[in-house]
Amino acid sequence: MWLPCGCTSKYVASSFARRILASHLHVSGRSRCNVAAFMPEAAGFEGVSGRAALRELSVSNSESFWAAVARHRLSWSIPFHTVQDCDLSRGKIKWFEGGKLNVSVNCLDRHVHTCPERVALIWERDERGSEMKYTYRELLEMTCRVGNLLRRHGVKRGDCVTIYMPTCPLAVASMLACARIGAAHNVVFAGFSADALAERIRDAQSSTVITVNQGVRGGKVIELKKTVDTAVESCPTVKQVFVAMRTDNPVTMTARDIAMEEVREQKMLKEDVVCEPAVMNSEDVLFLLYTSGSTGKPKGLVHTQAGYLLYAALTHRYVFSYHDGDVFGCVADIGWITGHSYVVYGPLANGATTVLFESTPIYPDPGRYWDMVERLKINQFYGAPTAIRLLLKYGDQWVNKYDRSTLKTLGSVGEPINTEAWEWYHRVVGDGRCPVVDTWWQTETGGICIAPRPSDPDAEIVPGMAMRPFFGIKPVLIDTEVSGELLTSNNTSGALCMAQPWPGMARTIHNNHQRFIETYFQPYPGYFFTGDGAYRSEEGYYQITGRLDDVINVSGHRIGTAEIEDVVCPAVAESAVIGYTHSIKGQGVYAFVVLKKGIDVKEADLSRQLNGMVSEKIAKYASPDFIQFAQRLPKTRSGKIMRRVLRKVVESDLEGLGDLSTLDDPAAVQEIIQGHEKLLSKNRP
Ligand code: 6R9
Repeated sequence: MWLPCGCTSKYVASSFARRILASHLHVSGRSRCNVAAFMPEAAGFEGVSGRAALRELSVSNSESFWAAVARHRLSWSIPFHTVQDCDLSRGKIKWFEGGKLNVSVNCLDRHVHTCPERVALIWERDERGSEMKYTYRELLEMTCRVGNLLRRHGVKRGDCVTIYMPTCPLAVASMLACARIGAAHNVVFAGFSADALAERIRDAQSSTVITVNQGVRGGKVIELKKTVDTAVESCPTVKQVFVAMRTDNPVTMTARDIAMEEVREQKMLKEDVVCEPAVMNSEDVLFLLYTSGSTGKPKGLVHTQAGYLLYAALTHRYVFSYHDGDVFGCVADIGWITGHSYVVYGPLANGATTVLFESTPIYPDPGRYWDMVERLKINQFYGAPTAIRLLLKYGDQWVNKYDRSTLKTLGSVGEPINTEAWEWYHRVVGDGRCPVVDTWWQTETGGICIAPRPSDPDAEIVPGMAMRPFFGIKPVLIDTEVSGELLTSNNTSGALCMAQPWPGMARTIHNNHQRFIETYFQPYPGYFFTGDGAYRSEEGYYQITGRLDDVINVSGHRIGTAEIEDVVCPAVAESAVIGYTHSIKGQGVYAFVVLKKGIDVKEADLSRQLNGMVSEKIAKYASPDFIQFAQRLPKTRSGKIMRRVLRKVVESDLEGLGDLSTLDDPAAVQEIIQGHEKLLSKNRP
């Protein structure tokens, strides 16, 4: 059962849900029993005799599937009257209209009614061995206090609150408090710079920001409040900044700052612990989350209430085979979509105990994850390939030191996982006994779309492949070259698109629906275009081959090459940024830079300056690993930089330079090749 303690929530009131449950109790056929035992919400489907058939039905009869799941899994104040109203050709996506609910009630109150003392959060603080636990009752109280505080300071339904905090209980309570009072949240990853934060605050038109005095990560103190101070200088919309205390060090408070009354345990004792939840429509905005696209401007993807929550909860339950009572350890930061869906919303909707990881994989030593698995008795561990590749290099002893017998499923997300890392994860971390699920999805998809599980318990898992579409997901491959033709055979590659809407998908780009349509729905009319390429194997399994646009993926973090190029430096005439294969980070950043005429500056000094500027304007992770200075860049006769050629040079694939006939000046390529070799020889150990 998905409900804690096996109790039915009093909020599950629709007669349809009761009918489904009733039919579940009276089924007699063995196969139907199996499906019902596997997925109680599917018990009402006549004649579905196994997981493959259930998947088939979820796609061919997706309305019935999602209606049953939504009625069973979510608690509604008013049931929905229309399952979906979507038209992919126009970028119109609406689910569960007419329905009203509150996301924080679904994540907290209904579990407090049944199991108030169950642990909701385990905060694995940066300081090893100092973890703190919060029960569902405590998390509800904290959420209500923050909700009341926000309301008292004028935050209303429909407002957008920017949250710039490390992964900690108060950050989760702040997200849920927004949901409780009907405000949208806009969590900005606490590694982003003041400029990047300011851009996101301005675009979201937030008048309220929540932050902490200082963050602590890998033993280092990070001045988050100071970053907010700098950011809000260029944000005229900001009226108030709430400041919580993560460390004991006081910070300078300005007239717009409000101290969040709290004790060290982040409990905020002053506010009332009861906060009336707003009754929200299914399609009201739950949050914005900014992510990089192929232009210089990040896009604020919009997710709404019911569909998002349902999809996060269902994927959390079935992809990881989460069961009641498990401790779920997703080590993503709450600033990314993975943190939203699999640290906060999915696990809490399912009444799980979820881990908030505040540290780094190698602090204070490379055994940190596995020490945590032993200490917190983690059952599902969900992390990124970049960390796995890093830890693999430190050797097996850091893993073997700790008891990992509680682990049942291992997950991977954010970028392709190479076979060597996959096998090490499976053989060493999971002792060869835990399924490894390579999960493909995006900020745009809201939750996992392709993953090896759910499938039959003994179904094969191929290393490094996301493999199987989730319930209700219908991936297709489309030819990128020949007139956007649908590729129907197996053993083929193409642009990965989705042929059908699903409840978790983003609804729009904040303030820019036109860009939403142009980016996702116009490239292949009638389909949602993911921006990724994929290969479909002989067996019909999917393997992601990488981005088809100018977005690169550094340590699982998306960054648009144009965003880095847009960091203007007075000395630079033009630049081109390329992603290249990096043994730990997955992709590294390589920048070609052409200086303005007459600039006389040492290249090493300018490199340092440019790196500093990218860290300052965007974030440290976006800072180039290599900067190559050039006289000019290879261009077509119409003046377009030939990135394809630069990419080949960076990957040292000179054979693969391809057709150079459209080049304006072929000598430019030779110069670039020579400059690249010089840079490499300087950087060889
Ligand atoms: C969840 C998340 C999305 C992009 C996506 C793709 C890459 C994510 C992947 C993967 C290969 C996987 N990606 N998971 N590539 N295999 N299992 O990471 O969201 O930050 O929006 O990034 O990440 O390129 O398009 P987001």
